[in-house]
Amino acid sequence: MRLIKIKRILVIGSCGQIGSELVPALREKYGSKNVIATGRRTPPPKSMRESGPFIYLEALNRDALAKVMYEYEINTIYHMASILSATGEKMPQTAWEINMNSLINVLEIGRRYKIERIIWPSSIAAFGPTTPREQTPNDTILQPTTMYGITKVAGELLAEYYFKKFGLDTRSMRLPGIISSETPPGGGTTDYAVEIFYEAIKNKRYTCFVKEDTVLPMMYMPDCIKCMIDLMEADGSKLTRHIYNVTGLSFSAGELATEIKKHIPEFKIEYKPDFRQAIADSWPKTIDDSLAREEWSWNPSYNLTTMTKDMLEKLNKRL
Ligand code: VAH
Repeated sequence: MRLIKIKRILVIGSCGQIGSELVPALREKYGSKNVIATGRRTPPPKSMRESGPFIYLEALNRDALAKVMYEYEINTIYHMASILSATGEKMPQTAWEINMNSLINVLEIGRRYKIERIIWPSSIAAFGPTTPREQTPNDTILQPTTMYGITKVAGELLAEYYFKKFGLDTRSMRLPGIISSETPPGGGTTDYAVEIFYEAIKNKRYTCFVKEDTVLPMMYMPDCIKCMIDLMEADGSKLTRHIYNVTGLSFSAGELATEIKKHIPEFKIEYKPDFRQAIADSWPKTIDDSLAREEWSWNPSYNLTTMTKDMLEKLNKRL
């Protein structure tokens, strides 16, 4: 009889944009007591605190991380904590320290405790202005021009090293901009595609910090959660790599505004590009995620029409 090993999952960065929706999804699937949510200092939502274990954890403190691993018998880690692109350009040294030192702690503790799997998100920010911008392939030039992107490339190389040298099963997907209704994102360049929904509902107008024709790869949160869990569950013998391009949909700021106007006809938008325009211009417009589709059946469900409808419905209820 094949022993089904219980997954004991640690989520680092549970109060962030993705973490706050990943934890409930994991608890639903694997049982609340098997998903230990952690945050550095943001108090968790009541639902997270009451539905399962939550502890304050500083991922830069390797001993504290080791203690949690031991006490909760963790065998899988989702490392979601990161300083994003726009904030990273305001404090590049801090972005390096937090993004890299937390990741090396997770990899090192994972190696020592021989844990089963580590999943952490890389980003399309790993690409730069010398990368082909249409249908960007999995294997291509990685010369990012943001500190955030540099930490993602360095993280990819580090995680690959831990896999090759120590056999640690690290898995990562290069996430595009994530659009979600539950927790506002913090400090990203793609945040315009979330803020626009809040402003359209509250004020019927939005001043967009990227140009109308700025096209970026994006993904709706339900597809992001599916992506995070599908790659974690994928059969390792079928994976030819440990870092995958993924995407949901690509659109321009103008196309998103037009879609919103179908629901809120009086919505007005103006474009005032700021420093984040240069970051957006250094990233691809569309991504080739065929390897993820072939090797672990990646298959997003949402398009611009269905995502916009769902976002507005959820936000109208909440706001
Ligand atoms: C950011 N939301 O804007 C993140 C993401 C691809 C963008 O990594 O920094």
